[in-house]
Amino acid sequence: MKLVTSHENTDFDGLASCVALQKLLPGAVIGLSGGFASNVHQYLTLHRDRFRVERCEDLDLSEVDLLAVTDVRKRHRLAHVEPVFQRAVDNPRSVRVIVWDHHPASPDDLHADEEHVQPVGSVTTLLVEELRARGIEIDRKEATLFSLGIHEDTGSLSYARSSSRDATALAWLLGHGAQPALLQRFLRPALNGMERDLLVRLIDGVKELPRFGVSIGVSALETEEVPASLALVSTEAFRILSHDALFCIYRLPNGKSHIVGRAQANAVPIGAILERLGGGGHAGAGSASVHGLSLDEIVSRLEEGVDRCCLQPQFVRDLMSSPVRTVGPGTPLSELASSLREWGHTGAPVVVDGQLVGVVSRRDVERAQREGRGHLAVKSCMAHHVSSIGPDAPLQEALEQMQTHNIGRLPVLDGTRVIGILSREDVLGYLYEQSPC
Ligand SMILES: [Mn+2]
Repeated sequence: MKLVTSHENTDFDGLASCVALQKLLPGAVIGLSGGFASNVHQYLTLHRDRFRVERCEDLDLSEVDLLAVTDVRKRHRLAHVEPVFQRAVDNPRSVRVIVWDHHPASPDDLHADEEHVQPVGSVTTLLVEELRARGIEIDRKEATLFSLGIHEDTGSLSYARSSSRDATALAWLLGHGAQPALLQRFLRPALNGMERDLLVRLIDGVKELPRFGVSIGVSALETEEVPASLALVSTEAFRILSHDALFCIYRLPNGKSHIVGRAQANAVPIGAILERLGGGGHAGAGSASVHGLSLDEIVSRLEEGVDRCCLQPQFVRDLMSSPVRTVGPGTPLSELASSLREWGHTGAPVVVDGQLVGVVSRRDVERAQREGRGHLAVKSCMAHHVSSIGPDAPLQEALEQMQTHNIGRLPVLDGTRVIGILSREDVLGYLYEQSPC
């Protein structure tokens, strides 16, 4: 028997890639643990006859001579096919193991005879590329399911790990009848009462982990029970709260806790942090389950993980331009205009005896010249109430100030002395450098 499987608590990427893999291995059976993410469960209640999925406990695993695993290669997430791995170790000739995956390598990875692992946003993308390359036909239900897998794992191409290959696969699927109108229905099903209640408690209880240049939220709660949809509830909380990363901790009366992490910023590698708690995942999303720790203990373990795994935060000092070119309030505008041109700057702080008294921008100067005030001095068109920032403030704070006050450059003050300036360009350069190509 040829068996196709994926991880426990199967999500859309897992299910979609199983269906795609089955098309590559005609006659193969899809056998899973039986635990599904809640949105996949809802999807399957409608599609069960179209996409046949067996529970491994109902199959005779001793008959498996080819095991194809997708969207996972950590052995502990594949307990439902453990007897097959055992047999593969005892008698390697009795079963061939194939792996398709897009997760980073880990020490728990199973040994495979054939591996297809690439760091794309969704493993379904790899399988869609293979179907396409082999000229295998797909229908609109398959195209829609494959789209669901790619959309879910890439946050509709918005997560940091999304790649152009994911986008190309999505475009190809649209061309093969994928139904965009069905995506939202299955990706974000309406929350039920318990899920809404948890969401509200997560939002109310969120605290910010201090000390970091990125904003990391932690929301920890005790709950009588958890729905199968913890991942969805956590993603929804992440969407609503405006943190760069969010950890949701749900602790049950029996002492077990589930932790779900989400991140937008590359600076907070969720998978690596949760691996330290026995879980795992990607840079942008992951989960872990722990036993016997209090909420406070879990939060401090997360803090340790954040300390060790996060990229160093960026501070204003690291990005500001220094020394800064300043002008005096008495400088004629015509002289300022030619200085700005010469320096290639779009503005300058206005300083008297080293003290900041204002900021003037090229735009202000140009307007003054247009309106016939070009013969006046800088003080006639400078902004007096000037936001400034300290050199040791995190970049995030500078970004917030620029956005709140809609300003293009922030003088950096050491006490009252101007020691540098941070411009939109500096911040943009940093943001774009941070993103992988
Ligand atoms: Mn995946």
